[in-house]
Amino acid sequence: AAPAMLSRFRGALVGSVLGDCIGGEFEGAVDVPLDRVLQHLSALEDDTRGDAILQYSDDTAMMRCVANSLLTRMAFDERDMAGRFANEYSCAPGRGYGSGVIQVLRKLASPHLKDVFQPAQAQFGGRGSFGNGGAMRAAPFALAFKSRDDVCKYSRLGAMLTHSCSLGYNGAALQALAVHLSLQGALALPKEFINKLIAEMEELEKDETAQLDAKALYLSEYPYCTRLHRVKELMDRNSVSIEEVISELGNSIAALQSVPTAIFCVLHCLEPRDGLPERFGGLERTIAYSLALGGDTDTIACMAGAIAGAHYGIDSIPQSWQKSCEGVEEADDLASRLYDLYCLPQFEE
Ligand code: R7I
Ligand code: MG
Ligand code: MG
Repeated sequence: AAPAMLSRFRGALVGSVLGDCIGGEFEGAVDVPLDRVLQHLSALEDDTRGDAILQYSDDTAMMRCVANSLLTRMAFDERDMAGRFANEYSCAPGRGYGSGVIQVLRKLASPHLKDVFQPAQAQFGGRGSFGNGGAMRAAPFALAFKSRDDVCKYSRLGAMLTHSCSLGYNGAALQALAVHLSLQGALALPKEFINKLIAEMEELEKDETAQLDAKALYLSEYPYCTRLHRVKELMDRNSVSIEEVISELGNSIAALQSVPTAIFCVLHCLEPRDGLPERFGGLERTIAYSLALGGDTDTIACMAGAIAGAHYGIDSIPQSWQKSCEGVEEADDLASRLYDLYCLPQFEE
């Protein structure tokens, strides 16, 4: 049976945290043999491992800020969200933040700051960051807002607090939309799922700023749509190698080279795959596969984990995995509270 909506909400945020914590092991690795991934995963099931738990990174730290802000304000409030990012960074600066975004987070801490979107706009010579830091924390927008337009609008604004390049904030919208559709059960029809995402991204990439950014960065006119079409082509193939996925879609810290990749991981792992244990459910396969790509593994697994968790629900996630990762209980609690908010009639616009 399809999971209930509350189970999907919890699966989304817990899946996101698991991807971050479990994926941290291989972040930045160029070549990750599947054997090493499976070894890392089977260690999670080992009770004799002691109390050592895998720590979450900036991906989860910022996702928690997004969720807490939406819950407290019961709406998108840019000043509140920016303040939480700044405060989180100053309390725990060692969570592995991107080297550029640190400057933004420091400026956001200033009480004299008038426009909270301004520090992000000063990044990288004035174009803003195209990193995946907006996308990695985008899942809660899909849990807080019901309409697709709101999910899109607020996930972009939330990303713009640190990522003002259209590649950065459109990547966040793509990730939030993927979680949104997954919550609705849309992964039951994978082809339609990807077609819907392409249609949404066509709207976003028509925008003049998006066109100018794409040109300035020597990309195709509709960069996300182009990648999503590649995802579709890869889905149609009987066998795809890790190398092909990396060269077609990427595995880097850039949003363009990681958000479509995370979506591909989820789609590819909807069915059992060679090399992955038969006892693995879909969410376990998705996280394992994300790690095997190497590169920005914590973030790709975090984004894929959120989309997959929304599809399979909380009951698909092994207890041993949940117990091995920092911040799972908090994420579960945030998801339940976002569900209550989502069910409030006054929250509908
Ligand atoms: O995007 P961001 O928050 O980083 C997120 C990543 C995730 O993998 C996390 O797990 C964590 O490890 O970091 O941080 P930014 O500093 O905005 O962007 C990340 C990196 O992308 C930067 O440090 C740059 O190396 C690169 N980058 C750019 N390089 C050149 N020109 C981002 N935007 C640009 C750019 O416009
Ligand atoms: Mg990280
Ligand atoms: Mg990362």
